[in-house]
Amino acid sequence: MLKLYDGTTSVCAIKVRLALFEKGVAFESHNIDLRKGDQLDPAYLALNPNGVVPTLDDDGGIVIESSVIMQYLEDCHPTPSLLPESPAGRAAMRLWMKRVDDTAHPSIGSLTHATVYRPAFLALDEDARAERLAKIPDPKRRQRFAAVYKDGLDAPIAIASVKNLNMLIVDIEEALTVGDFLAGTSYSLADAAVTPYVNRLFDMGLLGLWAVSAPRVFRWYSAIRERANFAPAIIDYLTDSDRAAFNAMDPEAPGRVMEILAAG
Ligand SMILES: N[C@@H](CCC(=O)N[C@@H](CS)C(=O)NCC(=O)O)C(=O)O
Repeated sequence: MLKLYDGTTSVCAIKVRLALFEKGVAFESHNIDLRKGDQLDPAYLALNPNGVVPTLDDDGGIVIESSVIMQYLEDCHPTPSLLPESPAGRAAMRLWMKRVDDTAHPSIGSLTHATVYRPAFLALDEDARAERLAKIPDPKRRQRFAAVYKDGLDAPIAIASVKNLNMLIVDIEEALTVGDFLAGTSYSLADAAVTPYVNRLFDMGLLGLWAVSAPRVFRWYSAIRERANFAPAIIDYLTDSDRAAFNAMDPEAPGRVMEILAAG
């Protein structure tokens, strides 16, 4: 059986789980506790040298990178298809997946670490903070996290991230003027790839900031929440500790995000 090295709230792991549940492919989930730092254990780094989830183990064949894993699942389990029918639709789908990987992902990471995970990081003593940062294998990622832990939503990278995510919502709104899904007339890997990012804004209590300017995004997200894959891939995974982390989020964050959006 497929084994997914997984993270309960990991946006990248959620993408993959949405595809797995949509396709009805059985898998065994092996939780990597990201807040505890399990992703940096040498045994896990041997599977995924980037020290991130998800990682798919298909009978010993290791596949990393969420978008690559989604395409791999499509190749191995083509029915039901999560590819748009037309070449143009498939190109649009791949563009959404690239956009998510290139900009939405680092942006949501910076925003989440600046607001949800920052309080726990700041509660560590100086040595533990340094040790936590030193373990992050990718220097760019390490630098980003250090900046948002230090300055929260005032860090330039956090401000740029809010603006990037705003552009994402604006562009989703635009795409949905054509149809009910992001890339063509049916649910595709594009919808699965984008869902966790919009859902994260919802979980952070921020999605309402776009309620007036992006009504189509709200309709799309409501329909996405009603799909049969949403609860098993997202809601059923949330632990009490995940909920507690979101509840401990900086209460001033929505106001600060609103200021950043208003400043344009
Ligand atoms: N490009 C990678 C990114 C994976 C990634 O950043 N995963 C996050 C969770 S969504 C992670 O494992 N973070 C670990 C950490 O922050 O130390 C992918 O798409 O699989």
